[in-house]
Amino acid sequence: SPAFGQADLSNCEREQIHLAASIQPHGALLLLREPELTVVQASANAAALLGGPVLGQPLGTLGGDAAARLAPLLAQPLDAIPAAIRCTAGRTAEPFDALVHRPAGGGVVLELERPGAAPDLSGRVERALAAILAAYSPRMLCEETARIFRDLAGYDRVMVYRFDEDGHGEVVAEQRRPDLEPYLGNRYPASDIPQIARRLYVRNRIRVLVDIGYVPVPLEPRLSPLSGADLDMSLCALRSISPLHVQYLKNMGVAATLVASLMVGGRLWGLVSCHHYAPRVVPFPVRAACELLAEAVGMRLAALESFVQAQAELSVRRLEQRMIEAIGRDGDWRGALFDPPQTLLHPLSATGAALLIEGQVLGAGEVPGTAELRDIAAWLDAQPRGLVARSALGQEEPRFAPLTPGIAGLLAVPVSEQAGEWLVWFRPEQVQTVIWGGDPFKPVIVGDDPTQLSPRRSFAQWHQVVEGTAERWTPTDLATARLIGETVTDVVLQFRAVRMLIAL
Ligand code: BLA
Repeated sequence: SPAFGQADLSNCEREQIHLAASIQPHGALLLLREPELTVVQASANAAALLGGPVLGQPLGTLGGDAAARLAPLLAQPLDAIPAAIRCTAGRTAEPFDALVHRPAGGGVVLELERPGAAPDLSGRVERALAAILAAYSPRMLCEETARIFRDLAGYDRVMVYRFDEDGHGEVVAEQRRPDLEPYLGNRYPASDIPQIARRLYVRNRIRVLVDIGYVPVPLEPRLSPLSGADLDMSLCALRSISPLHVQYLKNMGVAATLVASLMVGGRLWGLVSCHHYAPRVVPFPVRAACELLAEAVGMRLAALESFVQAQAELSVRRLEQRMIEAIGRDGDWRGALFDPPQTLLHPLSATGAALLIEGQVLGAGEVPGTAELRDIAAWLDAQPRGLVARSALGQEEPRFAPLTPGIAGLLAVPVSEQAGEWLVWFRPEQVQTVIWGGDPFKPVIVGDDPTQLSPRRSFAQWHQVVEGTAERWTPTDLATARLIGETVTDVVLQFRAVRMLIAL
């Protein structure tokens, strides 16, 4: 795997970004050996910050109360969540905000930052939490989140990115300085955020880049004397940012960032990404508030998503009721499925749906023609019995490509034991659904030159990657489709039984 800073676009997926061996210069890092807390590795700026040499010295001899404040924390494991303290350190016992954790490989990492002007957070975190809890849809929650982060952290632009089933991203909410170009609706490919970085963002929930023009400060000695290897900086707040990503941000004109992870059910659901167009330091209490609020947003998202699933189940129950009522009233249940057409489309975010039964074809929204639908049903009959899902229909089943222009997603469930009887949903190609500030289809040459990295290149690449594909059906979609399929199957069975009894 390429070492930190040695990656290019061909191997950046494997860049060892947690082994940065350097920090950003707005603070200093000390690696301490227990139990005497001797400094065994330090960022090259530590001596200047603390007013004298640090290597080989016990923390307690460096001035200030850092060692005394640290001591009571060391009973904790500190290997997953760093602890925060206010302390003084150095010859002149200056005040610092400090973060403490135990990295893999041994020792205690102490990161010191000069405290910034502490903003008055009183009331704001409570108000933000209240707004998060009051949001009643995922969309509303994302918009609220962008507003909250802009208000609290004050960056020029705040975006909420959501990852899809394939790891591609979409800007689903945005708050920005009014003169900035909007990125709302912007899509970018999974490859813009390597897997290694995503795994890191699950563990380290908030990252700050203070000044894009910074000169990284190396750790001395280069390797941790405790492990004989590069210091694992996964949990370090001061960690240097990958030069590839720095180049990306430079190309966007961004000078500073703060990015928080949004976790839903243990999974990286998305990010809150804040951009500033001038260097920006965020004081520790603000970062801590952002981290807490991102946690709350993730929990609220989880609740809203399971609520959406529960709503879908409830609406299927209601649908069953309406089908049974329709039998009593009209002697037929099918109308209840299609009146209004949204009945079938909405629960699956589909743009078209069709029912094939007893030789008849009923459709709602954007669906292929009747002959094409019969072809599709014949093909479905030949598949292993059960649910069939495709998200790149024209590529996966090339003979359907000419029959279904613009359609790329298909989800089908049988509605009886008989051949040819199916309920089928459709989704369009994603590129047709994109909104983009500027001209989305302006050709961009996607080359291998890192100096070309930009959202527009990303968008062009996303465009290439998803060509011919629909948004993938989620596990929730599959569950909902199965439920509707089973419900219709039950109703069909009852209806046919009653019809047979009447015929006798
Ligand atoms: C990280 N790339 C990231 C991050 C984002 C993006 C949001 C996370 C940064 C963080 O959490 O601090 C991508 N940022 C974007 C995009 C927009 C944006 C798309 O604002 C659009 C508006 N990046 C590439 C390519 C590679 C790459 C092609 O575009 C590699 C081949 C690498 N991206 C890369 C790396 C990181 C990253 C290595 C990790 C940075 C780090 O944490 O050190």
